[in-house]
Amino acid sequence: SPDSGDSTSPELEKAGLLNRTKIAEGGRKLRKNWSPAWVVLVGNSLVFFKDPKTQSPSSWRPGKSRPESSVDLRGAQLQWANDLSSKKNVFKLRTVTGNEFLLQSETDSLIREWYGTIQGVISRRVSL
Ligand code: I3P
Repeated sequence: SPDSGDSTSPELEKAGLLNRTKIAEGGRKLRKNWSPAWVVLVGNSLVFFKDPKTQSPSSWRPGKSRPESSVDLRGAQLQWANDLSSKKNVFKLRTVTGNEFLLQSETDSLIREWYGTIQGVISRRVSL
């Protein structure tokens, strides 16, 4: 891509629509509130955008659209978590600060791709 090699902006690795809920903040349990979110994996961050109608992966640019929140993947843990939901295809992401998120898709192949890509980033960062 034309942007590869531009050290001023980290490479966008993956972006798409997933269902998301935060289930813990700083180790403290939260009530589930599932909602669709655009999820963008860039550098070592997973960035969430709120409104799937007004946000899209191609609209993601620094300063152009405002993320709802961002997760630092360094030291994070990923695990399948179908026991934590009545939904299928659920995995849990836990950050070093004790924030926990469930991510879900109805599409098996899509959720497997996300799991693999995020796990790859976590492993890569840990080894640095
Ligand atoms: C929750 C809501 C969630 C559900 C959760 C319920 O009820 O139905 O979708 O999680 O189940 O408690 P409410 O809207 O009243 O808060 P899943 O869809 O992931 O099953 P849980 O309490 O068993 O986690």
